[in-house]
Amino acid sequence: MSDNLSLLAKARVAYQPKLPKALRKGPLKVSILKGAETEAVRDQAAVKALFPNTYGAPVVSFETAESHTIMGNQVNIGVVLSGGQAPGGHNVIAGIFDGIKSNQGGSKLIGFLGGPSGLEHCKYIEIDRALMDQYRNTGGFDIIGSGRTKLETNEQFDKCIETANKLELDAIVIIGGDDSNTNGAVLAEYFKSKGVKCAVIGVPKTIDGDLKNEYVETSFGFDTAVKTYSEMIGNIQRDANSAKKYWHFIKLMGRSASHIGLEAALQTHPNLCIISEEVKAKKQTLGQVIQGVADVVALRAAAGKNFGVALIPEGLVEFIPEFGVLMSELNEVLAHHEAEIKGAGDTAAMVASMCKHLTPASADLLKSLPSGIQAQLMLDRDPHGNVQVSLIETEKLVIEMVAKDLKARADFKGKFAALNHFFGYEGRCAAPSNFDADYCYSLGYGASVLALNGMTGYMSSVRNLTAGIDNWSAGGIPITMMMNIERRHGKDKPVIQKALVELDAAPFKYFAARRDEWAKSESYSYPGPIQYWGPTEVADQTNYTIMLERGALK
Ligand code: FBP
Repeated sequence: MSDNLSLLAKARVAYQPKLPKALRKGPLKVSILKGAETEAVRDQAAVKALFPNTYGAPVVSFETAESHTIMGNQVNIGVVLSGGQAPGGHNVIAGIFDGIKSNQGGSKLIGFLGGPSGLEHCKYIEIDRALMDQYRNTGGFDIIGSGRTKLETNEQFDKCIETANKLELDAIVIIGGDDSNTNGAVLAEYFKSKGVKCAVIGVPKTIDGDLKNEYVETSFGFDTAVKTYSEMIGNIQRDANSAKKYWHFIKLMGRSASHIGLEAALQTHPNLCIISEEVKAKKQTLGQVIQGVADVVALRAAAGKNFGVALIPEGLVEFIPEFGVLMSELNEVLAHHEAEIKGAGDTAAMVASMCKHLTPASADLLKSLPSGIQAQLMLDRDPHGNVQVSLIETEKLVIEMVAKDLKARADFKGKFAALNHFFGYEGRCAAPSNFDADYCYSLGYGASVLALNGMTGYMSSVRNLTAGIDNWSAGGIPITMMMNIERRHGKDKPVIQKALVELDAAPFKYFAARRDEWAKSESYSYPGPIQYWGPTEVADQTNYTIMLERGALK
């Protein structure tokens, strides 16, 4: 074992992740039960037309069987880590590894380097036991690295076919979020249309928690990442409550959805937490959002409390109606006039050039923003056409505007000294919680069963996650079932529908019923660091979101 491993990592290697009952006898003793044919979640006709070979496949569930005939005795499986890091990725790979090696010593696991581009350009390593054992139960994606290349052109797909043929792959497992699993479904369809035997299978990853539905109860990594942020938020709350002189504004990752902010609020009880989806539902303008924050600052100041903690989801600006319109106009303009805008010169010149293509209202809004935010809004989109919200300093914008609002209030006699923080990268590679360690290993093991059975276009699914691991169920869900058509890079594209925070669901209601009390008091909760050993109610607890969603907490 490497000397570089910390004591925790060394001790964690010995942790044996648990599996759902159906998988415990090994992948050869699993039978596959097929359900009814499925439909896409929206835009059924359009999705069906794009996936003629893979659309409509049934949901499948696994059951232990005495024996089950599957592919040959030896399989070659390729694995890709795609998109942002999420705790537990190494355990997914360990699950696949142990699955294919359990009964079939000659099977090979190929790890593609640096994400989907490794598959495209056939850059890989073989993952052997010595390598795998270094990474069990560790955070990060560094065993093979990750990347955000979008596989979308026929040339890229043909290169993937060359890779699959060269390495004689029976299946490729893509571990990724909504965009990467969309890539996976498109690749599965292409392979099938060309008669390529290699299956393509997905695994639901993302700390954002927005890849979920009836069959995917949570994406892996969310649990650990939010526990990590909550530990830090708790520490800051204690600091704020000790010094009583600062307001802390903490932006939290999560891209569009506010699941991370909401879960962190449920764990820590901050004075304020903005939920982007609520802002959108109430059609709040930026001015109204700022006023709401300033009201809480003023309320506390009136009670002599010039301190507090506010959580801000990183996707907030997209949900403020006038910003939403501005951002989709910016996306369209950048998709069609990128060279003109980028070539204009400094930020002021880029704004002037951009404004020629915007509606008057959006042009006015863009011009009214601080220069730093203007530049951030016009930054390159990621390869999937997403605005890179993690680079927009919303927390600073909010502080600046709240300070202005308070200054204009004749009755505000308090002090407003605010500090900004951004928690995102700090949590994405944390050592997986016991929940994520078990969940990821089970997802990987389940993926090996799907792979061994040639089930292409499926995502590995493990369910009933709050009922204790003996009651977890495993199976596969056709990826096309989660799809709808969305506008990306100025074009209509099939993508997996994002699950945003639902305002009529239990997690938000639980928060909404308590937030007024949390605003004025110091009912802070200090979750402390993730525990890997100790009482099960501490070490094996999941999170509020999944417990409330599944009725395990009222
Ligand atoms: P995925 O959707 O790929 O899982 O990534 C999630 C995320 O961590 C977002 O929360 C964040 O906005 C984004 O990645 C940051 O991207 P990058 O790692 O490219 O800076």
